[in-house]
Amino acid sequence: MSTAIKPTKASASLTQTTNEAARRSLPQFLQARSGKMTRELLLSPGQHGLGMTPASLVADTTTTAVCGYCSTGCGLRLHVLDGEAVGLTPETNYPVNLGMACPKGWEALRVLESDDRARVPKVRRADGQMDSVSWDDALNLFTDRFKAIQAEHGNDSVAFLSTGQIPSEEMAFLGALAKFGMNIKHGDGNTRQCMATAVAAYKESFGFDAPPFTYDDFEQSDCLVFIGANPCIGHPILWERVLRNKNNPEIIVIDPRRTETAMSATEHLQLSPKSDLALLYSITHCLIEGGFVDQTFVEAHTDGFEALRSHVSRFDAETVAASSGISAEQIRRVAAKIGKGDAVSLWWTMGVNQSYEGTRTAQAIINIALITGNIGRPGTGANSITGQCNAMGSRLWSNTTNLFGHHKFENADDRSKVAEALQISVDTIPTEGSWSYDQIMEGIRAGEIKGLWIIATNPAHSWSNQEDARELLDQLDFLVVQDMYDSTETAHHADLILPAAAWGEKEGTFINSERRYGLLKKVRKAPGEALADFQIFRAIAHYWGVGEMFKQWTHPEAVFRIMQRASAGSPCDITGITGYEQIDRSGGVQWPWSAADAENCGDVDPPVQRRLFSDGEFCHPNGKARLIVDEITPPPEAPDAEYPTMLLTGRGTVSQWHTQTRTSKSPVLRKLYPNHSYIEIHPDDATTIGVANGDRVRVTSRRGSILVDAMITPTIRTGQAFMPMHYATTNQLTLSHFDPHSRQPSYKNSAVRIEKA
Ligand SMILES: Nc1nc2c(c(=O)[nH]1)N[C@H]1C(S)=C(S)[C@@H](COP(=O)(O)OP(=O)(O)OC[C@H]3O[C@@H](n4cnc5c(=O)[nH]c(N)nc54)[C@H](O)[C@@H]3O)O[C@H]1N2
Ligand SMILES: Nc1nc2c(c(=O)[nH]1)N[C@H]1C(S)=C(S)[C@@H](COP(=O)(O)OP(=O)(O)OC[C@H]3O[C@@H](n4cnc5c(=O)[nH]c(N)nc54)[C@H](O)[C@@H]3O)O[C@H]1N2
Ligand code: SF4
Ligand SMILES: [Mo]
Repeated sequence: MSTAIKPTKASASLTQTTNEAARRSLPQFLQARSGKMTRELLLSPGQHGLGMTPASLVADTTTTAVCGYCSTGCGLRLHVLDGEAVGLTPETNYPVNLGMACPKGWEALRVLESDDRARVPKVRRADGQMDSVSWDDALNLFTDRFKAIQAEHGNDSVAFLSTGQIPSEEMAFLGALAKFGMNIKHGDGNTRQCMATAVAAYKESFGFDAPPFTYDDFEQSDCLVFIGANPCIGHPILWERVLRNKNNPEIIVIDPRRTETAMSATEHLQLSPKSDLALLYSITHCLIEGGFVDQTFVEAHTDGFEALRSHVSRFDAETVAASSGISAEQIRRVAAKIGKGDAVSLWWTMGVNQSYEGTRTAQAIINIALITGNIGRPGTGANSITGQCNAMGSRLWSNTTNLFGHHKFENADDRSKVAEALQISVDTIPTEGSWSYDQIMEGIRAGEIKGLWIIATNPAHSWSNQEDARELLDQLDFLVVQDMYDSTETAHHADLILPAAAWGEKEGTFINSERRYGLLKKVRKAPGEALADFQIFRAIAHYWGVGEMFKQWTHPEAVFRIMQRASAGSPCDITGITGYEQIDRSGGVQWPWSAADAENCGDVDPPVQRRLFSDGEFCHPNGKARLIVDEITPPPEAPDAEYPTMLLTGRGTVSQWHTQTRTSKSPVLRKLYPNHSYIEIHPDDATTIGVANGDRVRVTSRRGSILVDAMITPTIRTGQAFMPMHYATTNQLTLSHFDPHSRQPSYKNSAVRIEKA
């Protein structure tokens, strides 16, 4: 919370209304546990925060909050007039962005105002039209339908799909409510599409899902390697941090496309798609042959070096040159640059994670950092950059595939610890983890999943093999979509739409890529009767009849306290954080920050930049990191005579966010990206097909066929094509195929045919 407390008259009155409404309704709400919450109680004016918004947040004339789009987690300063944020500027004092923001951040308030904001709950009639209904009716329907499905088909026939885009406290509430309160076993998130590979890789290699870096490392490295990452577009402010690096660093980019990032590189390895694993093994082999191994570090802190050495010896530069399209000379040169660097950092994102052998590829990156001793020091690390504003929160707190705070459902001690932290009976905690996203989709096909609750994700656009995905959504007996807009592709399939408040209209914490908890604040009223997801979960708990279980979950900071208890003694321990006020005052707090850390520090605020593993102690029982290698596997759908082109997909511009529910609502952002879907093709391929720039082309895969504009560019190789994921047509083409360890979709390799339309 900001320190300047001079409420304007108008903002003070809004604050009063909020608190008054909260005072009036909260005790009644808690007392009325056995009965139903009334419409009046839920929806009394100004009461959207349900007592969740501290006075200083709405009373201040400016206040700060972290951005709600990407995982960079920039600090934004919000300018408040009459109790409502009316403008924003990037925050200069925030350690992440240092006064910078990308266009999405600048336009964050504008997209809250759109006409298609979900304002009231809506129910689908028999004729397919949607009727507006009261919250009371909506919540009764939610409860009755899901309970009926569970009664008829078993508890596991209802599942949920959530997100990396709501605060940690809301994720925690959803996870606890669904799994402990509603007896739902299967729930996963869109983080499966995004970060599952990094999670699987880190867990096996380090013993914990622990991205080790801090953003300062971008400025401290003398050699940065980006693998399958295009930060110029996906993480522009982090790229700005690279540009501030004073060491005149080597920048090595491994990407099949000559991206904006690759154009700024000192070395671009424009490899054949999906040949990363062989290439990384070859670089590892060259490092070993070149005498660049940090033997002392390897012996003291890793397991598996001999097996690694013998495995990679099969990947000599000449052999790999033939398969990867990179010359042996360049492979050796890049290995030498990595080997000679004093502070080498390796960064990866979706070019690695979204691959059928992504986990092993990520581990090959981790191996390189480990054997060269590039970990735990400034400017080093094997660093997965996260995607969404709170993907890191989802990894820790969504209670989907891991039990709360990265514990294990299968482990009795973990279950007891979490039960104690939450003050619930241990018997309510499932003894096994969830199906993954794709298994939930297959569960629908098999008739095992009959009811689905989707929160803050848009699978009818973003999931692979889209036509099939949409048919699966229609097979459900009951589909609930909880979103800030009621116009999303997924909402079109919903039986019930629950209107949610958005970023800026509620509070909680996001965790950014460098493990930093940042604070999100309520600076606007949600439109119509939309409620914060937190409040929706609270109301559902009440209607479901498990309000008693959540009686302590009154507001986000109360849930943060519960999360702190659950984190005690783990690598992500946050018991030393004094509260939201400290997170706000000190520029965010990176995990871990245990009570012991705070005490050792003399109770001053935590240091602003902290990295993991500076003592060489990893999270496996013996304290060592594991060097993991595997066989190379063939691509699931290699181009052939019928479908000769390899389609890559990814981010298109800085101004587009995913399925565009938000960014398409800003007139400014709309001017900054192409309004029609397009496909990037090489000039030679364009000549072969007979198309000019801007011509319509038909793109066909084994899943579907679409019409898009041709964008002719030499940045893509012949035989390959690229489409941004932001247009709904793209995923009509993509293949459903998954990394076997992480079950993350392999979105970046589908064979297609391109013809003149
Ligand atoms: N503007 C904007 N920023 C975003 C987002 C957004 O939608 N819009 N989304 C956010 C999210 S959730 C995420 S996950 C991140 C994603 O951020 P990035 O991972 O940087 O984005 P992508 O474009 O999906 O993929 C990165 C690169 O992988 C390359 N690639 C494809 N196949 C291969 C391969 O086989 N090997 C290698 N080495 N590279 C390959 C692609 O050519 C692409 O340039 O961005 C975040 N930031
Ligand atoms: N072909 C292809 N497909 C891809 C990818 C790719 O590279 N290629 N990338 C994948 C990746 S990495 C990701 S992360 C996914 C993203 O895929 P999605 O998660 O489907 O994309 P978003 O558009 O971010 O969807 C978020 C939804 O949440 C809503 N929302 C926003 N804030 C709130 C809130 O506070 N509360 C509620 N209840 N709703 C809210 C938005 O309106 C939107 O409908 O796409 C994946 N799909
Ligand atoms: S870089 Fe990411 S966090 Fe920063 S302003 Fe842009 S979208 Fe927001
Ligand atoms: Mo993502």
